[in-house]
Amino acid sequence: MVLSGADKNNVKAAWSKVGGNSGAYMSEALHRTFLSFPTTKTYFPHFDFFSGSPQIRAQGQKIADAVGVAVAHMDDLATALSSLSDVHAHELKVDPVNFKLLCHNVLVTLACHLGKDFTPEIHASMDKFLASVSTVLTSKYR
Ligand code: HNI
Repeated sequence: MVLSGADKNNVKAAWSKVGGNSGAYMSEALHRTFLSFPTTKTYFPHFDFFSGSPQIRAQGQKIADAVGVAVAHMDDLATALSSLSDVHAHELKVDPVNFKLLCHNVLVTLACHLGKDFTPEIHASMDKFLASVSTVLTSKYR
């Protein structure tokens, strides 16, 4: 997946519109993922399930911070996310299929909050960007 210059600009624009809400939005996306695809919750047996639970909020903030790093390093995601990739493949052993489920809910959440700013172009570029992040985070699975 190659991000064009326009994609990178769209991703930066969208993420800057998210601004200080990134932790809250990623928490919401994670909670939506648990609700929509309950098997994803099996990776988080120690998390309380309700929206806004302390564990979901903390994890949402971690995801948001990692996405922020990715937005800042779109020219070299593989290096920027290398250690996080190790964690997901070797320690957490997350089945790659789950990334599509979380990314889908990130898009749904952004669409809900950004409203008309979530243009078709932003949608397409964010989809490509999240797929690229997921490719890196699942690259060491096997
Ligand atoms: Ni993920 C931990 C980022 C997708 C299951 N995850 C993290 C951490 C970050 C992170 C950051 C904290 C690592 C650390 O402390 O060293 N995860 C991301 C990002 C994505 C992602 C950016 C995708 C865009 N993770 C997923 C998916 C699953 C997943 C799809 C499984 C459904 N992640 C986990 C689990 C942990 C985790 C489980 C450990 C949580 C804990 O606190 O025990």
